[in-house]
Amino acid sequence: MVLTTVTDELISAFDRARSVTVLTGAGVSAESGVPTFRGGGDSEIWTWRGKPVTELSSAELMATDPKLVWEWFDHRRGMLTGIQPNPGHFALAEWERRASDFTLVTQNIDDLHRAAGSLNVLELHGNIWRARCLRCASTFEARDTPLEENPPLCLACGGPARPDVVLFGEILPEGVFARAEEAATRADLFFVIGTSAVVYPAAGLPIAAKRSGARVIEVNPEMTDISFIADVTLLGRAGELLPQFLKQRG
Ligand code: BV8
Ligand code: ZN
Repeated sequence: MVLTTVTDELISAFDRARSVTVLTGAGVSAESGVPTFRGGGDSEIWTWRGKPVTELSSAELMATDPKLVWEWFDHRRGMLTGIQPNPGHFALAEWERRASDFTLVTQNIDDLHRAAGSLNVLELHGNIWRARCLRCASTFEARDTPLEENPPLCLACGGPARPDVVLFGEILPEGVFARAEEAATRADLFFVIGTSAVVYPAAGLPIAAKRSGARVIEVNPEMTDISFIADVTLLGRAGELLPQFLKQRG
């Protein structure tokens, strides 16, 4: 079913749900002015030195030119400085306060869900404001942009650090993905918001939820690779549609 507004039936399903899990992608941050990876919904697209994101954010480039990888992420950190969450982020923080069992799983590394007040956030692909030491693996906050030194040095052992994000070709943080899978299979309602659902294993979560009997609701201005399993596709922008779930029925 394709809809363009949130019906009373969907609001009551939301109010009645025992367990709600949400998966977000770049589209939920588009209305904050953050570029997406593949566009859609007239969102900007990340471009940098004419290289594709899958190459810039890759384990191969980290192995051959870690300085360039840091320059790429510092470019994005510069763009993210001063960016505020939008009504879509704030609505999800309020959803969490209303629902008894709520899990927010994000592919975004921009930290905007937390900035909007979301607490139970599973960051599948890491966080752009964190660094991880290549020697002792400890992680630390690295908010200075532009970077004072490239690479930043570990606060614990002085070793060189890398962005604490998951690059293409790297496995996701074990525990985090297992908890996301668990929340997907436990959910009554599984929302897929602002993602083109082409990057795995994240894009497998809606399928796991569907298999476990969840009702899958997609929110996106465009149909995507996951629309075929969605029970409902809400065609529109997250910042306009997500707050509608909070209004009184009727
Ligand atoms: C791994 C962090 C295993 C860094 C990211 C072939 C088949 C299946 C898989 C693969 C394959 N070949 C390779 C793979 C694996 C690969 C993958 O899936 N590649 C894809 C391209 C095919 N996956 C991996 O490499 C993963 N690791 O598989 O390890 C392994 C096994 C053995 C040994 C070693 C490893 C790691 C994947 C994670 C990579 N890191 N991010 C960074 O940010 O730079 S992925 C990054 O890209 C994002 O985090 C996100 O996941 C993805 C972008 O997707 P979206 O967020 O959905 O954004 P997109 O722009 O595509 O879509 C935006 C949507 O929003 C659109 O639909 C648009 O219409 C909509 N929209 C726009 N405006 C709005 C809106 N929606 C709502 N409101 C609006 N206003
Ligand atoms: Zn260290």
